[in-house]
Amino acid sequence: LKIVITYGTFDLLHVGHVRLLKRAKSLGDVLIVGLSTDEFNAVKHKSSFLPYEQRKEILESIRYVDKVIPENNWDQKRSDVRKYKVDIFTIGDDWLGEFDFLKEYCEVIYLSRTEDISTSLLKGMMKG
Ligand code: C2G
Repeated sequence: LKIVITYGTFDLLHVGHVRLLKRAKSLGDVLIVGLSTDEFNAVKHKSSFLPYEQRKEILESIRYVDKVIPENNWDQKRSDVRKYKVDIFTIGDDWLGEFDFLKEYCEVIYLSRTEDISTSLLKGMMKG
């Protein structure tokens, strides 16, 4: 079984996230998502509308997602890859090159982002 992992905040799930998850799953047989905790969001200078538990529940309802684990810090990826016997790490190409250090542990694939949609754009639209 080919194991794929990706990480993110996944707040206010939109088609950008869903298309990423769909493509990530298609790279293998099992998709694990490292979901940024509320505390780690603060480290990423990012706040989310929805708390971790709700973002986790929503992700777990997505057909492409097999397991959700907490993402607590920048440094857990190496140990996650070993712990879950990950074959492929994947993430959107807004992170192009940032995680190449994982190449000694697994395949690293950057997927194209979906243009013209983002949580901040949705927030702006809701403000009207
Ligand atoms: N994404 C996308 N298209 C968009 C928006 C997001 O493909 N329009 C992808 C991102 O590239 C990422 C995933 O959806 O792969 C989750 O996006 P975010 O929640 O914004 O993730 P981010 O805050 O970049 O967290 O350790 C890695 C970080 O936790 C990544």
